[in-house]
Amino acid sequence: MTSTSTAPAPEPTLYIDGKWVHSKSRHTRTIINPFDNSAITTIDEACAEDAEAAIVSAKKFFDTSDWAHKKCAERCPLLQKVADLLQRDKEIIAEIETKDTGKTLTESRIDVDDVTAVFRYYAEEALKLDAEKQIAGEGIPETVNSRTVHDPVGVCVLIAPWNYPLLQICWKVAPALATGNAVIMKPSEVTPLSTIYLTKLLIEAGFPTGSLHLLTAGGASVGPTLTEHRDVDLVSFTGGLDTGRRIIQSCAGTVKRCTVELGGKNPNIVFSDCDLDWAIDNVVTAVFLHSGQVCSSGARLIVEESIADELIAGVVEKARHIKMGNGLNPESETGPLVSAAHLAKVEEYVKIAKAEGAKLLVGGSRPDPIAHPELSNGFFFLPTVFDRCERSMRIVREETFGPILTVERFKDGDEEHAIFLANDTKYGLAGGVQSKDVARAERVARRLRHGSVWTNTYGSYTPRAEWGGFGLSGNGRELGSKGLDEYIETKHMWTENKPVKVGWFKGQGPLLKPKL
Ligand code: TXE
Repeated sequence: MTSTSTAPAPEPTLYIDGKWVHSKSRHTRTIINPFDNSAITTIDEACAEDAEAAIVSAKKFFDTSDWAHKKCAERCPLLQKVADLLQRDKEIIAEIETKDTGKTLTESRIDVDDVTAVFRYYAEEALKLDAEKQIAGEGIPETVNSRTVHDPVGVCVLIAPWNYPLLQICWKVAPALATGNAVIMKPSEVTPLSTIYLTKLLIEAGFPTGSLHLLTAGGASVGPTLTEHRDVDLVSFTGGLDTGRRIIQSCAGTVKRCTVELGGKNPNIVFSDCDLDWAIDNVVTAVFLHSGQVCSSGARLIVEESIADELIAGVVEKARHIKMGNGLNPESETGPLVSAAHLAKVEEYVKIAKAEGAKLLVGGSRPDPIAHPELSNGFFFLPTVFDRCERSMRIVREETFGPILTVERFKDGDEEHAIFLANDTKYGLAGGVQSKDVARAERVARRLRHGSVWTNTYGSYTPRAEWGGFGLSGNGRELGSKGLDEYIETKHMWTENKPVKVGWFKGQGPLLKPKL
């Protein structure tokens, strides 16, 4: 959670035109540790004038330097260097991320390893773009050299959310820089600290002045300037649906490229042939990791009737024993929600679910402050399970982004109904299919209208494969080779090696006099 003030920031946190600077507005923001509501530090709150300065710097650099015209092979060693630096400072970064987000140190370390892999992957994948693609065949004279080449898009604004701050910004910045763009990073105002640190590493790695900018600010402070500006060529956004819609509208005026990842309401189908213990572990991990603040979390359990009661009882029991605590404590299995505002949102969804008739089986509140005084200052919320959920309920249809599992059942053997329920969402980011019957699992997985589908597991990803959603989960893809394509323009070059006169206009028509 954060709040704005005019207390000075100890160090400038805006990086514009190769310099660390304070905000022109002199406004600042206090960054809060969600574990105990204590202040971690104070950072600059950028304003529209700062955003304008970052755009001017990025545009000037993009237009006048040779950065955009270099081969990827010349830029990619810088990405490898960033990967090395991330590993060198892994423990420092993990601690920053844990204090800022509340997630466990184990998760933060995994995030650092994951983004290291992202930088290494794009350092190699981008090299493929250096090769020109020759276009030959019917309709192309032999005297012509026809080929496609790749250019960077230009000035790219990268807007990240608070649940995976380091990871989400790296998914964007690694392909954007590999392909020669000039970037302006805007982390979430709730969790900007790891992105400030990352910026220092990118500078240390040697990315040139002007290729890199950082604005720490709330969306309202700089959002419209960044997304409406005619000199911004691309906006890549990850965050909530409502904000995503606003950003797409802002980009429309200048027809800029805009990719959005907007979360999900993800089904996890469990068939009755699963080993019970295994299925309990699968369901609990899919939904309660990082207190449910995961865009792909398996928040909707869709379970075959004959296993349902036993499975749910096991899930409830396991949920009761999840060890919540300070992410810095190695014994903690999960941390708090990210902010007081988010806690209030999750509490509101519990009220809504109860009013809609869902049956609360466990959780549904903050931990008891008498039994757990160590959690009472933080934004903790108990792992929660609702049974008797109907597809029409808001708790089933809307993303709570909290530790809340809803349960829907389907009749034994009614595979079609399971698929229907799983696809009955406006979102389409991710889903799971759990069954020992491999042929059935594959059949069902193929039918799911979701961007990532896991069979007999949940949640894994690799930088080598695309990530993104169907439906209202967004457009475009991050990661994989398509994640690189988001940041390039494809240019067709047609070169005639033996020029001949075209002779279309023969000069034999009547004299066309201009009307004066
Ligand atoms: O995100 P916002 P919020 C979902 C989740 C959550 C809900 C709202 O359900 O409860 O979104 O979260 C910046 N122009 N996800 O309100 O507002 C903002 O500063 C430009 C899903 O915290 O979408 C931040 O950097 N930028 C999700 C980023 O947008 C603007 C992850 C995300 O903030 C802006 C997080 C504007 N007008 C939440 N307004 C996922 N897809 O993984 C805000 N921002």
